[in-house]
Amino acid sequence: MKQQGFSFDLSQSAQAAAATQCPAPITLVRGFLNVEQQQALMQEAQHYPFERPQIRVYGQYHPIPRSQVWFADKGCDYRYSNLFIEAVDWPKYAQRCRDMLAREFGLQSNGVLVNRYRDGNDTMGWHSDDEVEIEPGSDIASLTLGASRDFLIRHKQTKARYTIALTSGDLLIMHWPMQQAWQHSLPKRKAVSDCRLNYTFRQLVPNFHATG
Ligand SMILES: O=C(O)CCC(=O)C(=O)O
Ligand SMILES: [Mn+2]
Repeated sequence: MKQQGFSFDLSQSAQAAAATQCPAPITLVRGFLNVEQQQALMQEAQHYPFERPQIRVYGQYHPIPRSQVWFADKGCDYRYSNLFIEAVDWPKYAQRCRDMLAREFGLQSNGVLVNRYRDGNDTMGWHSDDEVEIEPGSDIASLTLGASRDFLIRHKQTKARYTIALTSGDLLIMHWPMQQAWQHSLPKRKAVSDCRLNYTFRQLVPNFHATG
């Protein structure tokens, strides 16, 4: 397939999935986004309305240890860590990534959570993406840009733990029903001084939070 780089009209056909030791239902595609695609997204992200909302932990409010924005179709608001996140309209290149994922993997998504980690001090704690509004049976696709970071996966019962170093342009698909049995996290890495962006494309049940 001819590569169109910046246009995002056609991506490279999905490269062979990298083998990992991790038995969780995942597919890792190294270098899914080429350099031009990564740059286009990075530039676009400079204009995203990132926020650092406060969450309640043991009765105390703290800002989350990263910033985030949720782009989604109308009616796809998201409740996450007790935060109610209203959908913001899709920007151009995030939308093109969504289209590529649908074309190349049949992966449907109606929202993407973008997390921005300023450096290795910004983190994401252990969790599963198992919110009630996520469409049962759907996969979650995670795209990484910028700094390389360790992504940890652990089994809820056995606590068996695996580390995947995600680098710029990598795609990690977390297949259904991974979130039921496994958790994931992005731990602190003091030696990392660069910024990392992560896009998780999700399929929500539309209008789940609609009232009346
Ligand atoms: O930044 C990452 O790689 C993980 C993000 C994540 O787990 C999430 O947005 O739910
Ligand atoms: Mn997650």
